[in-house]
Amino acid sequence: ERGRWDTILHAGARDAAPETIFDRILRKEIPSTVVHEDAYVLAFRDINPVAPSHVLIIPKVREGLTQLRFATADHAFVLGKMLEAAAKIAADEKLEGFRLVINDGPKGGQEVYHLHMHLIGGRTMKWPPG
Ligand code: D5M
Repeated sequence: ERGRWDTILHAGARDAAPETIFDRILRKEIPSTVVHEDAYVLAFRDINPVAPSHVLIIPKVREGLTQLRFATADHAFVLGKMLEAAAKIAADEKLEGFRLVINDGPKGGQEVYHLHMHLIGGRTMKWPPG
């Protein structure tokens, strides 16, 4: 299935990885429920929510950020915009508490190789995560 192929084929590929389903979401070729959009990031509801509120926040331009491990100082601004968007969305969703997760690589549970941050809330979180 698609997610598993992405994991096997594209992990560790900084620039060579082909575009993902998130590029199609960015181009509005496939529908998503957008909760926030600005010049730098798009945020939309996860298709497979693990909590009452589960939003994905992605940079509009991947530019090497298939995975967080490739982040450099050049990416600092857009990474900051992702966190800023998370804070705004958490307030919009009236979350009493929330968690931000970035999965990196197959062992980190990453399936889509376009950097994304999960914003999860609406229930009490447990620690340690699975
Ligand atoms: O998370 C990838 C996440 O992407 C996973 O939680 C499902 C979500 N996903 C996949 N396709 C879609 C579409 N079309 N809409 C919304 N959400 C989607 P990862 O951290 O890579 O495991």
